[in-house]
Amino acid sequence: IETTIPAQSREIWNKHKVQKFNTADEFQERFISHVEWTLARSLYNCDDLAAYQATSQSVRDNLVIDWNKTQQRQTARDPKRVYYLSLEFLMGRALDNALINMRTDTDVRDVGDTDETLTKGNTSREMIKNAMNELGFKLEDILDEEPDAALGNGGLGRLAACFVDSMATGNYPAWGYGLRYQYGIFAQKIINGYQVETPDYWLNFTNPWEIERAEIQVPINFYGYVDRGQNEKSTLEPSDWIGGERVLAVPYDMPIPGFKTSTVNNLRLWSAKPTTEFDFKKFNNGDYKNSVEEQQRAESITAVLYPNDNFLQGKELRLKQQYFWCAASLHDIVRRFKKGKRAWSEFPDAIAIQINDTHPTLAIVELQRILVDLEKLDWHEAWKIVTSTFAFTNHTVMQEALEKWPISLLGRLLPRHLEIIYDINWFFLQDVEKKFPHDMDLLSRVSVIEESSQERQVRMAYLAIIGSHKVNGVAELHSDLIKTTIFKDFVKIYGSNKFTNVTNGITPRRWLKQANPKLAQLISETINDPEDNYLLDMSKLTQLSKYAEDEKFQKKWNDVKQFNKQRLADLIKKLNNGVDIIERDHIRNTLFDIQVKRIHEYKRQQMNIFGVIHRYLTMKELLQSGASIEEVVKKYPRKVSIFGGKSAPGYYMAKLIIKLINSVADVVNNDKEIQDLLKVYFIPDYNVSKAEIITPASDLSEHISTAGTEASGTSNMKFVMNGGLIIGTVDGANVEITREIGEDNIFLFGNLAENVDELRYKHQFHNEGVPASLAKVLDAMQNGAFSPQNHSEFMPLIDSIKSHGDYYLVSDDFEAYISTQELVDQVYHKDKKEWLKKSILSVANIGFFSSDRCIEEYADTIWNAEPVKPE
Ligand code: 7GP
Repeated sequence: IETTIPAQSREIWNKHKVQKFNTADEFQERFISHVEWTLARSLYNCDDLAAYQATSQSVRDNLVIDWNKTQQRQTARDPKRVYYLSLEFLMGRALDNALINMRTDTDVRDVGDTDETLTKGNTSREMIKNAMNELGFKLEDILDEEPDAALGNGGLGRLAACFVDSMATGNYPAWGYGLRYQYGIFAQKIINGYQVETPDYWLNFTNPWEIERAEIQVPINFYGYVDRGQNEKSTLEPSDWIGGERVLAVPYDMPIPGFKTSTVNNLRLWSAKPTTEFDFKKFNNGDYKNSVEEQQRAESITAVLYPNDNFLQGKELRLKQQYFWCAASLHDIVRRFKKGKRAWSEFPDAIAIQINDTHPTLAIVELQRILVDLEKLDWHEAWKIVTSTFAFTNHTVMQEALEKWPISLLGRLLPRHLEIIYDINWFFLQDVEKKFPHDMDLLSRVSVIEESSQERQVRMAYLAIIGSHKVNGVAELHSDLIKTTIFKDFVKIYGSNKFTNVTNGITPRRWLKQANPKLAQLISETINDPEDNYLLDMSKLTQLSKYAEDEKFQKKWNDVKQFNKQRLADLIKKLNNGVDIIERDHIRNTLFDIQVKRIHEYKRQQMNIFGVIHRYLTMKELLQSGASIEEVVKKYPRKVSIFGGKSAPGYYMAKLIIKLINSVADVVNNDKEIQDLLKVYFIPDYNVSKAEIITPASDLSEHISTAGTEASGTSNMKFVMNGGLIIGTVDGANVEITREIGEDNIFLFGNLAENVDELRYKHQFHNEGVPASLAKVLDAMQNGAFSPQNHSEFMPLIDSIKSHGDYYLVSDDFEAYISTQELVDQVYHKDKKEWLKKSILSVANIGFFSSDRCIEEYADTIWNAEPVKPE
């Protein structure tokens, strides 16, 4: 590896080589120096926040040593590199994860410094916990000081976070590229039952996990024009784009430690800042203030994450974000490639770029521009390189989420890129015409340019398919669906080999070990794996099967669940102004029924709350007809329905669903007659760190999307991995979860994806009304049972079902939903042993859904990349 340090200076560098802290004592020394030097504080004014900062700085020091070694190793061995481009990384907190993944040199020495066995499960974390105690701090409190890095909306962003964890753990030479938003997803407040958004200024207290690389500044241009020269060159030839606005992209690096490996990978997030170039015209006109203000606007590009999940909001600033990030990342990737002095034709052998949905599609165009305009490659030679480099993951089939950008906007912001898009499309359509002559319909259906709408638009998904060598969906059902619906024509054109499936996964380090330490401990004891190797090979969990009916083991299993339910009850109490929702004594025999995810009509939280209303009304009827409480409990045993999730700020129906949940909670929770047989609670501001408390506490979780709409779902995997059972529709990864854990261990119901079109057609043209059970619910709502001040408050929800075609098929699935819920009650309350058996068998067979498996599949079948193991 090259260096500018003269050879004779090396000795001094080596003599002062930085060292990790390896013992509690060394950690404490490091901690105190960060308190004093980094924070300029002392023993007299070190609060929990300062302790969090100093701990993180200390842990980061250790990670940085391995980070540097990892980068050096990767430079020296020069393997094929993987770049994961995602506009969202929903990381959550970093410290606890780092403590679990970090390895001190002692960890390595303890087990003889071999790469296979490596460290004991808890060594560093336990050591630091004790060391913190001696310093006068409680680790739990310190961990709680960290704000979530909430740079994502939901599933897509959290998937990217699990992926970087697994890529580091699998020793892949892989970087994530994203944006360093100053404001992550908004913080949700619930005021009078309504969602209110407040800004999430997460960088308030400086972020100890980021390393600013101020020395790297990539200039990014926008607007301007293309200089075609005197004799009007072809657009296929190298062209000059004269940008009209320029900003700088500065990277902030976040170390991503692997588990039981010293590999520490990089997540590089770009931040926008003004150039130091100065508009002299303005200055000379005495317009100094305006000239500064204009520069300041540069920063707005990375100011805020767009808060939409599964929905396109076609804003100019969003397109600017996308290009800013794609151009900066590509520049970085190309710069690194050029250092290797290899031929351009080898680019795809050196680099794989995965694009997380269509948000990074401009990277495809940008690479073509770099190769043609700047590196002067022939168009076709360049295009071959581009298409062999990129691969595209689709995350949704929903029309409203498919990205399309108006030609006028794209052409104004990125004039040269629009030309390139036209040319890409032109060559593509030539090929299609050759294969399927005279099929004008096909040509217009697959054209990257949509001509039918009032304004011509660029269809980003089509561009992504054309510019990639592989396209994948995120669960089997979803990958099949995209081939038969939204991308059908492309299967015809390219053949089906270009389309593949990689079923999503989640990292068991965060979602089992970190979120559920009690269960992790019980597992490692039971399968005799004190070093937690099962977290790397989740097939080891199948050993749990033999204890599924073992009464002693069942009791331990149940105790863990009880502990986690208590922990969630404590959190809810805190959020609920210190008031308990469920009496402590009743927690054990109360079924915790949880639905936490973004609020969306397709995810059908409305069906869940309708189900709660139905249960409430029926309980009331029973009581009014003279039934005793004991008789009611028999049919409807104790249950708490817990909801959580954010709505996009502009999504009226989703916000109304939140209001309905809170209004129902108001009525039900205060109904003396019902006692605490039924409770409803909406957890405000659902996020990753709350999910770590919520997920382990479920008895039952709900994954009840209209069949064919939820591409995969990943919280379904998290809940099962934590011993919760699922009530769900035959959708997304639920299908494969059923296959893995067995259909006896999941409560499936509802219509199948293949029947959805037919059912929708029926609603539209032969409206048969709603079933009686649902009518009862909707009537109560309409009569103001949950909105006494305003009977029509929830009319839009009622109308969407009764008068507007019930697009999400609530009326078609409602009865099956209700009866399946009753089945759940019966198993939970009448046959606890059976329930525990199902729970244990589920965990035993959930191994497939580790994101490690998922990343291995990407590496083998899409990236053709190999791990680079530390010596
Ligand atoms: C989500 C899907 O809705 C979810 O089913 C899937 O598990 C997750 O991606 C990860 O693959 N999609 C999004 O979050 C999203 O915004 C549109 O997709 C771009």
